[in-house]
Amino acid sequence: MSETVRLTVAQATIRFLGRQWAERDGERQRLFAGCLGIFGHGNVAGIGQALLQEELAASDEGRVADLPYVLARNEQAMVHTAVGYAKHKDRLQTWVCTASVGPGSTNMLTGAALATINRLPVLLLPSGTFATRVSAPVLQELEAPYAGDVTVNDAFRPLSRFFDEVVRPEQLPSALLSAMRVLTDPAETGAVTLSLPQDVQAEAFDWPVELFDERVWHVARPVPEASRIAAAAEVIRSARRPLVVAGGGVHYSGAEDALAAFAEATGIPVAETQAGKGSLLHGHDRLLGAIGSTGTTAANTVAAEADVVIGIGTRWGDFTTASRTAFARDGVRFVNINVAGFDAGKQSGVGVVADAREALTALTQALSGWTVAPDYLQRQATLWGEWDAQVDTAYDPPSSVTDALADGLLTQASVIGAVNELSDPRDVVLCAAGSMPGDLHKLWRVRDRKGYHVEYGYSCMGYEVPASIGIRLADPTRDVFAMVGDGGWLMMPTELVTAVQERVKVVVVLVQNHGFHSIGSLSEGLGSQRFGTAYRMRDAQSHRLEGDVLPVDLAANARSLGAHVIEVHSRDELTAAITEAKAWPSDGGPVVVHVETDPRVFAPDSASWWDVPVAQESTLASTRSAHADYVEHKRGQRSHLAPGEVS
Ligand SMILES: Cc1ncc(C[n+]2csc(CCOP(=O)(O)OP(=O)(O)O)c2C)c(N)n1
Ligand SMILES: [Mg+2]
Repeated sequence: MSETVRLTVAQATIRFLGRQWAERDGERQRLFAGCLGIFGHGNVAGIGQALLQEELAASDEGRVADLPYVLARNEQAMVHTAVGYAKHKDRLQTWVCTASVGPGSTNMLTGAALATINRLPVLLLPSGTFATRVSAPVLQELEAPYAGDVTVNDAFRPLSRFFDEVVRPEQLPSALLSAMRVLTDPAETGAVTLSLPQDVQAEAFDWPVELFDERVWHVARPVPEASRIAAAAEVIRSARRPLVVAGGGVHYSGAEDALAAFAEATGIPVAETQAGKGSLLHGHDRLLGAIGSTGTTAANTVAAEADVVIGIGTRWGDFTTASRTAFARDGVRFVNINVAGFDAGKQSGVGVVADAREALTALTQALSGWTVAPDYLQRQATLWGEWDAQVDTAYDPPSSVTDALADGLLTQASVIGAVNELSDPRDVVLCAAGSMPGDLHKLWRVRDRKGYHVEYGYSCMGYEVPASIGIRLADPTRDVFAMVGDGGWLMMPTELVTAVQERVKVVVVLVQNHGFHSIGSLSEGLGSQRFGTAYRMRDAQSHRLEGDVLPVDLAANARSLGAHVIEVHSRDELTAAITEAKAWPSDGGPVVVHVETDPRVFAPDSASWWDVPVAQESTLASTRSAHADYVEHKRGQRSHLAPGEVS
């Protein structure tokens, strides 16, 4: 008989997770940096008891537990922290998240969707109600009248790349092994969910000791098939105006140097998605910057003329393609390098299913001796020069702009400029929703491959503060600047308390503009007159939200949560605040820079579009006129259905 060890399901889970490693290119790190959680009756005596046992044993030995526990404030937020960490670590390391039954677990659903959509690994352990059902319905149990085995945790199924519910201890080993496989598979990864009913967590079992052997999960770099590289090279050689679109896959593969070598050898310019920004650093000759709805005019002009578009590690989201209007040339063809077949098959492209670094190295070799024509290089340089000059002006607006600002207000672009110029090149700027991601995409000058972190797959308001903690935990040698609007702030400021507790230094730049500037502008463009997007008092006469701005003090709010708060009323004060934040001790906890901006000054225009449908029928002249515009723009939409490969 093989040797066994008697542990509860929860104890076995925690012991197992603390002994998993990920390896790529011969470098090994723990797969899980720790466990974030919030306890309730669903996990306090199961996973909670197991974590306590491990922490006490480690503490007795004078070391940190294999799976250190961090108490969070909100379950959605703790998934954001885990995702921020995983993104910064190029998906090689993440966190476990434990939540209690019912609302604790369902609070993680938004985080699960965000992780899966962004292809970022996170292990979720929602708790389930009693598997035995002897005391059903327990507090917070769903009780579905149409099925006995449905729980709220079934809502994780469509959001998870792997889902399992462990209703018997014997099922645990296979569930754990499958979970590790999916988390460490670059093509499959995303949210992985193991639902653990509260009684099963506490159930003891005799486990084979080898379940707890240290395991190393190899993170693969799939190599491209020679025939696919040849097909891609043939299409590229036929091009006169080729363009690379670099996505997040370039970063996750660590393919930045391979991309630079490819661009330098071929002369093909590089445009970047939100996740791919920083694939080439600012100042590289082949960089055209952001592409699509929030792109630069340089990238969007080249995109409109491109005959071959080479997507690398991109999921071709609508912001990247400007809702399929960016690549406007008739007969434009696509080459898709992607580790996931699902993404490689998009836009009817020539699919190269492979790791980005491996594929780029092979493609550079296959194109050896071939370059674009000199006039194309010149055109890139001219277009980029024009755009970069616009960024200079946006960073440091002329008096014709600043004189028109209300007293003490700054432009959002100048706030971006100040943070860019006063932060270290290795610092990380972070954002997720509002008008700021688009402005950062256009304007931020990336000086380090890990310097730009914008979550724009799910664009989730409230990601910023918790994710900044994840990034700082992932790399305490960099300062993190979380750029957050007043709307995003109000969604989820509470994780600042976690930063205080763990002495995590993050710098939050809180941009107050009294409402949803982004959606307000969108609404106006669609003929909906900014309805319901300003934070204003309801007017007693009109019964509409058009009274004074709200008497709400977000700086005081941040102070009350334990942050060091600096309030800024001028460009000089902003400079002083960022300098002070830089000098803040590395274990000093969170700093919040509160700055008020004038939303009427926009960042330079992208000359692009985004498809948001407008009412086809309306009593409002504004809506009718917006609909006429909409119909016009729709004409520019392409199907991209023509096969990319010539047979
Ligand atoms: C959780 C969530 N709810 C709603 C939205 C839709 N949305 C996108 S931006 C935005 C407003 C953001 O306001 P704020 O953070 O103040 O930024 P601003 O637009 O003023 O720059 C809203 C409501 C979202 N992205 N995420
Ligand atoms: Mg706002």
